[in-house]
Amino acid sequence: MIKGVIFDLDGVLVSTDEMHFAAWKLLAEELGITNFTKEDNKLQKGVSRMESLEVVLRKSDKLYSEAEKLAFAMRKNNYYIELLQDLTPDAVLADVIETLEMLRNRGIAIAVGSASKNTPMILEKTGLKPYIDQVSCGLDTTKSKPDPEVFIIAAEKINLPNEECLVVEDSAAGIVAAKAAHMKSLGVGPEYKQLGADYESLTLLSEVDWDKILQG
Ligand code: B16
Ligand code: MG
Repeated sequence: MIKGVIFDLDGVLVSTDEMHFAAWKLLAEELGITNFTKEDNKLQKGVSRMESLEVVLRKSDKLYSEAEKLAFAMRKNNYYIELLQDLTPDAVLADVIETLEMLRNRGIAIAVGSASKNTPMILEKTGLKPYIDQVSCGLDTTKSKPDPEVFIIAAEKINLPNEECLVVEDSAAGIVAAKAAHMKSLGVGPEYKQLGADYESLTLLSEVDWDKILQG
């Protein structure tokens, strides 16, 4: 029986993935990398900021020190935060609010499990905060997806055993993390078929067969 749902943020609840891409693309160009593409960006989904930077630097033949890498990651985050200033409730993906309300009405605890250290700001600016019971994000963790830490902390925060939680994810790293935490998983987004989740859906979240999924 599923009693809690842990939602990934970027690409599941909100469309911030485009802003991540724009910020990384800008940094890449400043570093002389002109061929950073959407395909490369797919490898950054769900993984930490520093791992995402490595995806960019793989396209460069230059070697950088750890200090330089930290400065690059900070620079990208500043670009990203600048873009986040324009974030409004319009960035909330279709059907998300209806789904969160439906789950709450059914007594399901709702958590966010995101690698992003910008999660609090994103929830605030999009108006999603009142719909979420607990947040576990990059500010709480020491290891990033595919490590299950972010979801284990989310389950602890909503006071549920891992086995009673469902993870909703758009990244392969997130589905691996859910499985490692012994949680059920629902794969969504454009890559949903390739994620290896227990349940898959390309349709709107409210059209998912929640009766079946919540029965676990
Ligand atoms: P930040 P999620 C992830 O969010 C993004 O998918 C990933 O591309 C990003 O590198 C990571 O957050 C860290 O984000 O730089 O804002 O701390 O999909 O786990 O909600
Ligand atoms: Mg995501």
